[in-house]
Amino acid sequence: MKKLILGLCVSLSLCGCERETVMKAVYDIVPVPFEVVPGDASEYFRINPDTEIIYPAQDTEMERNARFLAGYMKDLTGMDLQITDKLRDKDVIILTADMDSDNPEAYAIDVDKDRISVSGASAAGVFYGIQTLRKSMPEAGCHLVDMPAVRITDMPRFQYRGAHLDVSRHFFPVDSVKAFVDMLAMHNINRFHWHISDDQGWRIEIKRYPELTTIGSVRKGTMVGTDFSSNDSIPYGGYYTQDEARDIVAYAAERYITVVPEIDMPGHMQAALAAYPQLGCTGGPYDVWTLWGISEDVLCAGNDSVLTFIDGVLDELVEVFPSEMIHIGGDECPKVRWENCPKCRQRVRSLGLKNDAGSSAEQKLQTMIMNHAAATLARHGRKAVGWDEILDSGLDGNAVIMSWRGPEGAVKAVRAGHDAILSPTQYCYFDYLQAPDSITDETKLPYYTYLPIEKVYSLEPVDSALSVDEASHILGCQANLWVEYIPGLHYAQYKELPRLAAMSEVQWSDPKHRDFDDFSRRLPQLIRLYEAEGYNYFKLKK
Ligand code: TNX
Repeated sequence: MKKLILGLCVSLSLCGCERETVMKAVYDIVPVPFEVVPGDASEYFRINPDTEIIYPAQDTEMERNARFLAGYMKDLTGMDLQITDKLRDKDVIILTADMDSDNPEAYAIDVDKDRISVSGASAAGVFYGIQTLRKSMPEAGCHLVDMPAVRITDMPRFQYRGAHLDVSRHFFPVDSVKAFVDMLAMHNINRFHWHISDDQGWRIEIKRYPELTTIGSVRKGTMVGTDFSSNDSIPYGGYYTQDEARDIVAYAAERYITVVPEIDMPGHMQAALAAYPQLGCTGGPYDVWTLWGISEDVLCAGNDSVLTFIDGVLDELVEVFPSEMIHIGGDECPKVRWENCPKCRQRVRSLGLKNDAGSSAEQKLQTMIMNHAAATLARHGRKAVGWDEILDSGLDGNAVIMSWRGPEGAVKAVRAGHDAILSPTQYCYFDYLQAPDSITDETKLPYYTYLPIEKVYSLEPVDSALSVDEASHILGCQANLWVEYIPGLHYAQYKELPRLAAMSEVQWSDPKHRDFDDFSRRLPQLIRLYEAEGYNYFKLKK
């Protein structure tokens, strides 16, 4: 983007950019705002090089918001608007966080001939108002911008608006993660679920267990394409130091995004077992996995040092990640090792766990581990989130359930007294194909599943069978990006966009205003912004 703008401005100044052109803003944005009331058709505010952006004195957060707006304006119009805390009457964009609303992320925008005011119920609300201004801009270029008079009142429907990224199967360097976070911010997303451990690589420094990264972050090779008998024999690895993770947390927080880290347990742990084989049932040796799929080697549920390990990891994790929610995984944990492990058998006996119609003794053993991890987090004042398998056998406490095997898990969760987040595969798995013929490589995938944008858009997170009280426990929904076949940011953007636009409207907008045809009409304007940012996106067929 920077290069593009630089190039644009150089060429425009060479040919004498006098800003003679004026282009009009359009409020046809995604996600659709709660209310857009046009003003007098002939009235508009003209953004010009003398327009100033005003933030409240001594408010560093709002000053940062003002800088974001100035940066977007520079990128999109070439105009270098000044930011200041000195109020004046005219030719200003005024940012304030004094809107009266029950929704802390609400904002309102008023445009008249003298000024644009963006007022938020909080600084976060102002940030979303700024995103709306950014998305209303005409095509990028060197020109003045006329903003038609309007009053926009807007607020999100859901408090949890998530997007997930797996960085285990492929590692995303810090700059790529930040670029991913920027893309989320453009879509009013406020939770970044960061999947930082799995069979194929442990990606976060834990000082008490250094070999998690010295050994567990590097695999000896990777299967080639979809051939499970292959291995390219090229060592592959990467991890984040705690300082790097903190830097990402701070970067996201400036964009009003909370990073929810996930340590997936007790399954999806083969990389940790490669580092500490005594944590597995057989004692190893284990390799960081070179294949995709679900490893049968999991944490040993009969070994007390496993519980100590979980505590040690979580104790450090909460120091790095301030998020109230911490994800502890719980999905896809095969029980075959536990069934054959003397220590696990002993634990089953000592806890008196029995097979019954609802669940097996081994499922209950997994619940024991999840409850242990959740209790450790609770001691730190945090809340566990887990994939919906953790509900299968008598979970206690107040863990949040992430419903991925279908939307039903969320219904079951709220009826069992938990909060729930929806990310069912059928609507939310952005590793799936956007179109049957999208790009050639994808068609070779073992799971040739098709998830078009219309389907994403059709997700209704609140099942109509839920009572009003039950519905209030649906916190929101989330798009997931598993990256077995996604080697880096460029391709990740292609998988996310523009489906993330559909997801953002499900997360943000009032269902009364949700209409796929109308969304499709507004989408090209957002896609223009993708182009201005240099994003790689899937091109929908007309
Ligand atoms: C299921 S969703 C998984 C991941 C895979 C993904 C591939 C979930 C909790 N587990 O480990 O990467 O399918 O689509």
